[in-house]
Amino acid sequence: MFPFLKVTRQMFLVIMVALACSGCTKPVEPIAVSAAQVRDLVPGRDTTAGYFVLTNNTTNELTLTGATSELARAIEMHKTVQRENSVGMQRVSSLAIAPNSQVRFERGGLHLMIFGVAEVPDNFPVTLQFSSGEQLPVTFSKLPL
Ligand SMILES: [Cu+2]
Repeated sequence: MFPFLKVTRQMFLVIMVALACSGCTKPVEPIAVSAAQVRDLVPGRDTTAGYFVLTNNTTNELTLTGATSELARAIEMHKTVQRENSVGMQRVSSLAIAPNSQVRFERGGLHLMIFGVAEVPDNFPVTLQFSSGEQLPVTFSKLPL
């Protein structure tokens, strides 16, 4: 009797979690990533850049805190900044994405700086990290030079 009760309580919790999720999210993905691409390496270099579009379909602000990849030594978020006579880059430690809005990592703007890469395969795995502790695996495709 007691073990049976324990199982039903677990099942009840599973059902409650499932109901809570279906109630708070739309049929669309809560966090959607599109146009994810990693630029192919310039010969002789091991640093490259990654671009993607991230859409926050939730009703909460999301904070992107970084990214990792098993194919890179390190990944930083950068933004391109106009200096007096040149264009430079600045590290961005975290990036807030408002509810129901989108951020674009693109050439000449926000981008992922990807360090210590031996080669860029057709499918380049990157895991995006959020302040909530959530991790989102994304497959980036190769962007030819
Ligand atoms: Cu950069």
